[in-house]
Amino acid sequence: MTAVRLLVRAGAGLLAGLVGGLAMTLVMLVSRSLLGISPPLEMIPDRFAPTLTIEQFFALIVQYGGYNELKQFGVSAVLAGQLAVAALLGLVYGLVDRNPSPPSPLSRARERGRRSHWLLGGAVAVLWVASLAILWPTLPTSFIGLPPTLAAPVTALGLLVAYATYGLVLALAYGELTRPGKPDGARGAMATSIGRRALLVGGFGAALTLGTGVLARRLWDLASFAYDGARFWGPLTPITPNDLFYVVTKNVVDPGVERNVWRLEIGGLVERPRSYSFTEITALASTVQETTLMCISNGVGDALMSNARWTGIPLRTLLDAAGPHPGGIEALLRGADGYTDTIPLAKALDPSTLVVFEMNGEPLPRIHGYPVRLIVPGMYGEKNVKWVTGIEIVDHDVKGFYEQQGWGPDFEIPIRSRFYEPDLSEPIRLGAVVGLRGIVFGGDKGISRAEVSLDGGQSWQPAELEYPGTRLSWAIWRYQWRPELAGEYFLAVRGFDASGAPQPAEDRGIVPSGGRGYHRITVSVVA
Ligand SMILES: Nc1nc2c(c(=O)[nH]1)N[C@H]1C(S)=C(S)[C@@H](COP(=O)(O)O)O[C@H]1N2
Ligand SMILES: [Mo]
Repeated sequence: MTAVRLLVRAGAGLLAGLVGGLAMTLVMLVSRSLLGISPPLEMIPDRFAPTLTIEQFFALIVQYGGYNELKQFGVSAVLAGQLAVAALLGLVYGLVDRNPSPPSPLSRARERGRRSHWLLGGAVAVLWVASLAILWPTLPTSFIGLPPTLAAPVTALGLLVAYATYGLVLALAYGELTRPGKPDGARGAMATSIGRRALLVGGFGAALTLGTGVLARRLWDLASFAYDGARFWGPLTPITPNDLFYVVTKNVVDPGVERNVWRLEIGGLVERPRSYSFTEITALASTVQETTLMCISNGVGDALMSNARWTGIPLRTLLDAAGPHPGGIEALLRGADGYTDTIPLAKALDPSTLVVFEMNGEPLPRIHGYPVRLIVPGMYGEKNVKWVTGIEIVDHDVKGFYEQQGWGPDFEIPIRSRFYEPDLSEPIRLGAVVGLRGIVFGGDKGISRAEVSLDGGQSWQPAELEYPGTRLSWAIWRYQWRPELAGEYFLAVRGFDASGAPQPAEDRGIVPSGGRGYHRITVSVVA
């Protein structure tokens, strides 16, 4: 008899916990969709990713078949985990509910109210505080673009509401499932079968699942899986059109910043911290600057690089107004997605480091950082923080999202060059004239010339700079090639920066400070 009762309570607790977990998940997805509040689904992977070493990070990417697949695994695992924990806590709740049957249902309910509810409330509070402690670094995330100091308490509050919903729904569902039947003399019926109530609670759970599914589907459609890791393969033009520009993001669903709630906070070790609205930023004297971006993961011959004309204001304007303390050494940059990275204060004060709001004459596209991002010429893409909401001057070295994994410490883009056109994977006919084209990029050091080798690097022919580029952008080279004999050709390309310094020749892998070396291709010429 007691065993049966125990089993009923455990079962009721488990079901009630699961329904509570579904309600909590729904609340999380609603607050994510409407208010941009980051749920543990996104915060936990973001908290965890920087703690991995680069090797572990890459091993996971390989294991799951890509960064996007790894992200999908991350959210699915947290979703499954949080529902499992919710159900298990419900089970525990059922087990500690060991009230002997008191004389009347009312006193029984009161009794339970005194103990289980306090226990549940306490558990929810403990869970909340523990979550805040663990997720601390990711709390200043706001996918609608609230500045970090506001984002953190809003995230904490969102989490509390979600957890409280869990506790409330768990208690209500459990109470419903275990409510003692009350004999209803007037109607002469005892409509109190456990089965019927389980059906009611189960139906409520199903409705919650449906709601959660609809919202999850909506977010999934917005997810970055469709474009994260998109490369620029050409056609090669000096300026990359926005829709062909390469994309890299850590996010499952990128921010959808509300320009009217967005603020850029300048703080940390400054005399006059302040925050700027979008109109205040765009009202300042702006410039247009062509700058090429390249990801640190852009291996030799890969295409995680593109060039655009960015409209914005020098970050220096904002920093000069704020007055950095003499001890400041770095600027800590934050994105609405909780992403962080740092740049040396000297780089932050360089007039070419910009806070931009237009890309090729259009408002920044969402996936490139709408409404405002950083452009940090000469440093790898990761420093060019998108959806920027916070800039903090610090007096010690802080490691950003990827740097914590062990990337760096050198984030300066070396001279890099590559072939782009034509596609030479198929053999070419002897007698054809091949118009070779490609890019050569010197970070923030400009380009003076490029050379092509047709013999694996033993001799070099000058290429023509069809587009000279700017100090901060790539140049486009071209070379008319007329192979005179059939056979295999080993082509290579190299460049020289504006000061005449040559492209580093020795090959280097992308870990930990980015790839180096000549792009080499093999071409078959057939008679
Ligand atoms: N807020 C934020 N900024 C970010 C990232 C990010 O995930 N979040 N990714 C960085 C990386 S690794 C690169 S290479 C560039 C890519 O910029 P793009 O997608 O506009 O080409 O953005 C950087 N800025
Ligand atoms: Mo990157």
